[in-house]
Order: sequence, then C-alpha cells, then structure tokens
Amino acid sequence: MSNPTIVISGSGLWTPPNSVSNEELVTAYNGWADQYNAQNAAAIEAGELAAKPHSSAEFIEKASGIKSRYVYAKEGICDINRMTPSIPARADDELSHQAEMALAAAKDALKAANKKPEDIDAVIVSCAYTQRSYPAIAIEVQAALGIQGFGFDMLVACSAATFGLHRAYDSVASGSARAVLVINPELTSPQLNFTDRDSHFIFGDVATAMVIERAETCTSEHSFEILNIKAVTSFSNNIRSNFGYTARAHDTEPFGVDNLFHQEGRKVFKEVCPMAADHISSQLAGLGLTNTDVRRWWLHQANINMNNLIVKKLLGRDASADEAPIVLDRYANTASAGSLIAFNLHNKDLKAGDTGVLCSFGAGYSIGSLVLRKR
Ligand code: CO8
Repeated sequence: MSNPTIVISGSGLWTPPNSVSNEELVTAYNGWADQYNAQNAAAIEAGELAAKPHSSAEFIEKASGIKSRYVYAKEGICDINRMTPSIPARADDELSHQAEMALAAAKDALKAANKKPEDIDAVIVSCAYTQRSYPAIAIEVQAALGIQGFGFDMLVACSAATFGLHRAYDSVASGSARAVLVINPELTSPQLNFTDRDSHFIFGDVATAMVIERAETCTSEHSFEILNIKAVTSFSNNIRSNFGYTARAHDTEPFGVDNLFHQEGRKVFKEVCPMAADHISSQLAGLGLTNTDVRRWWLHQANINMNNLIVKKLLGRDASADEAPIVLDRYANTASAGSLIAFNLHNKDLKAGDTGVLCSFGAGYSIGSLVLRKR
C-alpha cells in the first residue's frame, strides 16, 4: 500500500490585543535600574554590587530586529515596582488563561480547515511552557470544543510547534487519528526576567494552531501537502529555564532569577545557525530538491540577523521579504510559534506546486522542519 498523502488543511493565529514597544520596555527597565542603583548605592559604592546599566531601544532593534511585542497581559510589565505581567489566577472551574489563548487559535484553524469538532480525533497542545502539569491544557481545550478521542500536552521549547506537527503527521499516517488539531499557546511573558537587560526584550505572547489530516478528507481552500518531516536534538546548556516543581524541594526560590529564562545569546547564534542550515539542506537533498527550489521560507523568528545568516547559507545570497518573511519585528520571539505566525500571514499567495519550508530552531538544542507543497 502506498503512503497516504498528509496535509495541513488549515491554520489559525490569535494575536493578543496588547503590545509593548521597545521604548516602553526600555523606559520601564531604566526606571527600575535607577531605583535599584539608588537603593543599593552604598553597596555599589563599596564594590559589593554591580550597578545596573541602562538598556537601549536602538540596541534592541539593531541586535535583534525586534521593535515591539504582543503580550497576553500588559499591566505590571512596565510597573517598576513589579516588572512582571499581572495575570489574576482563575478558579479550577473557570477556563484557564492558556486554554483561552489556545481556543481562539484553534477555532480559527478549524474554520480555515473547514472542519467541525466531530472531524477531529486528537488535540496536541505543544509549546514552551504549560501553566500547570495536569489536567493537560489539551484536554481542557478538547472538552471546550467538544472533541472526542484524546489530547495531550508536550514541551519542546522553540521546536514544540514543529515537533507537535510531526506527532500529528505520524498519527494521521498510522491511522490512529483521522485529523489532529495542534495548538501552540505561547504564554512566554511570565517566564521572562524583565529586570535582565540582556533578555528583557526578547519574547512575546501568541497562539497558533494547525489541522493535519489525509488529503482525501481535506476540503479546505488552501492546503499544503507535507512532503517530509525531519527533527534533531542535541543537548546544550546555552538556553535554560530551570523553573520546575522540584524548586521547593531544593529550597530555592521558585521564581528566582536563576530559574527564569536565561541564555548565552552569542553562543546560541554561532552554534544554531550552521546546524539549522545543514539540517534543511540535507532534508531537501533527501527529497531530490535543492535550496533554490524553495519558494518560501517560514523560519523560526528569534533574531533577524540569525534568519538572514541562515538564508544566506542556504541560498548563497540575501533573501527578499517575500521569500523569507519576517514577523519578529512586531511579534518578537514567540518561542515555538514564530515560524507558524510567518506561515499564517504568508501562505495564501503561493501557487499550486510551490514548495515551502517550515522550520524552528533553538533551545534544547532542537530543530524541527517540514517541507510543504501547495496543493
Ligand atoms: N541595551 C543596551 N546594551 C545591551 C543590552 C541592552 N538591552 N543588552 C546587552 N547589551 C550590551 C552588552 O552588555 C554588550 O556590551 P559589551 O560589548 O560592552 O559587553 C553588548 O551590548 C553586546 O551584547 P551581546 O553580545 O549580548 O549582543 P548580541 O549582538 O549577541 O545580541 C541577542 C544579543 C539579541 C540575545 C543575540 O545574541 C541573539 O539573538 N542570539 C540568539 C538568541 C536565540 O535565538 N535564542 C534562542 C531563544 S530560546 C527560544 O527561542 C525559545 C525558548 C523558550 C521560550 C522562553 C520564554 C521565556
């Protein structure tokens, strides 16, 4: 029996209504730094503590390409006496915040795929963090949509979305599900240290979703055949988020700065770019394609200089915005969702037969990619 043709039949995007510009973020950080330096003047003077230097909106844009980011909750982020979003806890019988984000993107994807809840057999919520261990956010969303079958959460940091799509592909290919809804509610802002000059600007919040099914059941207007999936992981300590349930057993502060997101940004840049370019080139070669056969690159959105370098390695020249769209200027790094935002906003113009590559890369290290062909 020949392999079934598996497609992405619809995709969804939920963008939070609040945005924070670099200028707003820098004003808040600098106000916090001045206050810290004044409160610790004696210790700084005695050389016991280092003064906090100012951040700069120009640096952020030049070093990362980020101008602004969307956030689930704006209140609290720019309050120099708080420096973290204020998201009131919800009771157990209320819809959780992350499920709310997930639902919005999921409904958008189901509509685009022309699918009803009864057509879906599995829900995968894949993202960098889930707000609790159980019950799974996926099962909460499954219940809210009235989907039968099963749901589970999975975490693979930057590559959660593509790895989730891989699991959906496998499930549909094996016949364990007719159609799978993959959702990526990336609520990164609570894990970001807004008092760390090196990283306070990096992340934003968003939710993306996709429906995966067999070609024979697909009835949507825009669909993409998945020609191939490819994943790799290679352990690295250069991007870490140590927050976890064992913090209280370690007698450490669960929300201490060592437990929040931190990275060796330069090392990540140097090590991940060649890995990603080699990964994609070998995947395409395995399909008998060359890099120049690719009409569109939906790449992970962490840093514009990283994307420019990877595309240059792949094509031997710069790519146009049409070939490799950038969304991080207004979304920032949205953990695993970046390449899917780019896909959402830039796929409808492709013609039947056009090839595209959807690829994420980052923490783990992890790289996940899909070669797609417009139907
Ligand atoms: N304002 C002004 N100056 C600054 C600032 C600032 N905000 N920050 C740093 N500087 C200074 C530094 O102190 C340094 O000064 P000096 O030269 O005197 O030492 C100078 O600017 C240059 O600093 P860097 O070398 O650090 O700057 P880079 O040009 O390397 O840019 C970046 C820093 C932007 C972090 C860059 O290295 C980068 O983007 N690297 C790749 C990062 C990456 O891809 N990371 C992956 C992230 S993980 C992920 O995508 C998903 C994780 C899961 C989600 C987590 C949610 C919270």
